[in-house]
Amino acid sequence: MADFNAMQEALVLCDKDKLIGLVTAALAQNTSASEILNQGLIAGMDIVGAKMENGDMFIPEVLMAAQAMGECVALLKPLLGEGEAQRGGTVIIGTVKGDLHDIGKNLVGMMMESAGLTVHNLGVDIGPEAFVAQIREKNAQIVCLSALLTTTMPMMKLTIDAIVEAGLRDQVKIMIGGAPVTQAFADEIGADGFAPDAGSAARFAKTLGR
Ligand code: B1M
Repeated sequence: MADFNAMQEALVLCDKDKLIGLVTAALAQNTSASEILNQGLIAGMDIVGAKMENGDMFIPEVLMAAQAMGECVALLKPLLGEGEAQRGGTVIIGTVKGDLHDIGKNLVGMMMESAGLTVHNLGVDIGPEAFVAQIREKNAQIVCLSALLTTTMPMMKLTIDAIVEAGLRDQVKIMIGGAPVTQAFADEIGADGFAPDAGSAARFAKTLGR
């Protein structure tokens, strides 16, 4: 039986080696990658977030926890796919300007790749003009914007405005997501869709890419 509590605790303690050991042992016991991700890693990161908010954990520790989680996500990556062979559209994905959070965005990109889409991950702190340039360069059909901060959500609207101004709005579907983002916000800023998590984001992108 996988020890999800121990995984959460190791993440909170930033004990990368212990966390990797627990994840590896859980995989060896045939625990599914998505259970490990949701009940171990994401649940642990929620505790980190609460501690950060209360001042019980500080940025350097949160970064260490994020790095430990990133290594475990890389271990899970080959097992998280939905196994669909059919190729979908071309996606560009990035975290909007001013925002450095990338774990969730990377997960969304990975799930989309595994679902058969061609994904170009632009990284973090990506400004509207860079998104516009990358739509042209990659000939993207789907643009995915991620934001984790309430203060960077308005940058999603500015990015969509820039895509409209560049005359590219009709060529692309735009999806947004990230912890503070909602369907109502997506409707308000004229996005084509919102997804609350990486799995549903990949499923939704497949429908947009057709
Ligand atoms: Co930051 N941070 N952080 N942080 N951080 C949050 C987001 C926060 C909620 C913590 C808190 O106070 N409780 C808070 C935001 C408050 C708010 O705005 N409402 C916060 C803050 C305030 C800050 C700073 C301002 C702190 C400071 O400097 N004083 C600062 C900002 C820096 C910046 O970006 N300019 C900051 C910095 C950092 C670190 C750099 C230390 C680090 C990021 C490291 C990294 O990403 N490489 C960090 C971390 C790790 C967090 C928490 C703890 C964890 C985020 C995470 O990775 N979650 C976070 C608290 C929390 O979320 N519980 C917090 C796990 C990840 C799998 O989930 O990213 O939500 P998530 O992604 C999900 C969904 O949202 C969705 O799918 C993913 C997978 O299911 N999703 C999409 C994401 N993008 C999507 C796109 C889609 C669809 C779905 O379509 C396109």
